[in-house]
Amino acid sequence: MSNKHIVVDPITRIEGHLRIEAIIDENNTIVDAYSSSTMFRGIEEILKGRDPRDCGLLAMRICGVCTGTHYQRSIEAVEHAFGVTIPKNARLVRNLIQGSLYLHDHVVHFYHLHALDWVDITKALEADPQKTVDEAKKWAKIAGTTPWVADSAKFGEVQDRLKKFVKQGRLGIFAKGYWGNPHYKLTPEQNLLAVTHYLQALDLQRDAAKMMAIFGGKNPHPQSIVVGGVTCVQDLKNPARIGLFKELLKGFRAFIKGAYLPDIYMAGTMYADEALDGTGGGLKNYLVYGGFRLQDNGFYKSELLFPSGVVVGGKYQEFDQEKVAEDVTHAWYQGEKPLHPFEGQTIPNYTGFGKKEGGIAYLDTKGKYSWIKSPIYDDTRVEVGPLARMVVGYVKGDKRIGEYVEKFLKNGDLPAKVLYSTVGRTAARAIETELMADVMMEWVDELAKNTAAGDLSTWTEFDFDYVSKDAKGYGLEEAPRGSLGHWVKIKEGKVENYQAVVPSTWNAAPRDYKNRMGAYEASLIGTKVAKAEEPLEILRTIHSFDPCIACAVHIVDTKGKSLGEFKVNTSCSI
Ligand code: NFE
Ligand code: MG
Repeated sequence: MSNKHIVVDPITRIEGHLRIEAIIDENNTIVDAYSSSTMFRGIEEILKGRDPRDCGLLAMRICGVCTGTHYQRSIEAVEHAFGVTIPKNARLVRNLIQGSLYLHDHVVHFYHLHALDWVDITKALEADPQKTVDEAKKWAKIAGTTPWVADSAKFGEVQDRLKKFVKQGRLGIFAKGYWGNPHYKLTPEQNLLAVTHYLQALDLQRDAAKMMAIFGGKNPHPQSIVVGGVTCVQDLKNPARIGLFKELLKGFRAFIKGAYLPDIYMAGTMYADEALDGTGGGLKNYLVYGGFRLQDNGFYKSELLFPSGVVVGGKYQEFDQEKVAEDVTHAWYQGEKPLHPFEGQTIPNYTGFGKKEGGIAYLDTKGKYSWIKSPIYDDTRVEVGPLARMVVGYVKGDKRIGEYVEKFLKNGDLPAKVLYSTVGRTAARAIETELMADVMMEWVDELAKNTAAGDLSTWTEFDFDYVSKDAKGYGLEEAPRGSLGHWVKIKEGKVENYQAVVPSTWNAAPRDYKNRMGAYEASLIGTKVAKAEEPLEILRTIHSFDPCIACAVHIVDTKGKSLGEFKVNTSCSI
């Protein structure tokens, strides 16, 4: 039997347009893989020539999923360029807005985008609701908590809803799942427990959106952040608004502890084989720009919740933004060599697809094959995201991250090596969600205390006489999916160059000038698939990164001229 060439396009349950091509050998093992963004869009180019104070409002439109994060980074890049330090209230509000995004994104990702890679929803129909209570108690106990739901009537009710749904034959978004695939490993009761939490998380996620809106003014796309600080003055003057934020946070945190973490222990245990053999581990080089300032001592001097750093080959090194570069050898852009973002270029050069066989056009993998550029750090390919944050924090000796990671491994009686896998990437996201919810309780109390003590300052006045000034700056943070940076160069008061190098650019990128794989590509190599025509394992690993392709590609042609035409094959075929 010869190798099979699989195309999964589009990858669903993500943001944007992502295509994965994989070569599977006669043992059903993935031996080669390519990641491609098939959509051309973006923002960097339209920022050129603008007033730097307007960048945030435009840059935020890069994405509505990691909503507000591009807005904040863009504003911070301009603040950095002009040396503006924001007041304490502004720092705390920005942390709380971004923290709400983490809680929202991570819970929605786990339940609504990723869970069905682990949970066979059809098997929940066979579950015994009473035994499901035992199951809920068991995993909550391991997580050191009490279960979010432990009521057989509730489980029975969910099962009835599911039965009605199936009987009507309107499976909707569940119609095309690979139900019954041998690589689904949960018991019927475990499936019912997860489906119950899935439905409850649908309701609950609204609370995280409300939290962002309390200080952000709205969600998605908050609008209370400006160069110099924040504008939510009335909300800070009103203790009831801060109190409401805390109430919503408390409720959301209870779900994280009573449902999300126990479900991660359950899935991690049932899929332990895959975690132990390192399925989906990929590059195993990790980068963190660093994020969430804990002090008010100015730019890039503060202690951070997620410390910056790089772990390559298991060894820690300091992060230096000078070593970030983007290469376009295999991306549909013009360019000769990797460029630092201050010098970065975005010149489209669409060269189309490669060979066509049996009616399917395949990517030209020897040439250019994606709209995503290839970021490189110090001539190394790296992964970013929750796993990178936990690994870098742990290896660097960060006390808080060390405690959360160790507690997680100890409670589950798991060796650290489980983290270097698809399961581990998913677990790392849950670990940091709990950490974030706990730390946000501290921040909201700090905010209440500070305002009650009479500090209502929200904005630092500064001399914006930049018309005569040339400057450059960067806004570096940790977005939910990983390291996010905006670099801005200002000349005579206008934006001269603007580049964003963001989480999904790092992870979803194609090969680079040395033909080295990006993080998605590397993570698929060596994975065994149960059935080549049901690429469940590909979805599982790709989803573990929580792809956002809108973020990864951010170009538009402002003159409206045609940049090339191509058709996207929307069938998943061999
Ligand atoms: Ni569009 Fe995003 C996050 C950013 S992914 S979701 O998190 O930046 O690149
Ligand atoms: Mg970019």
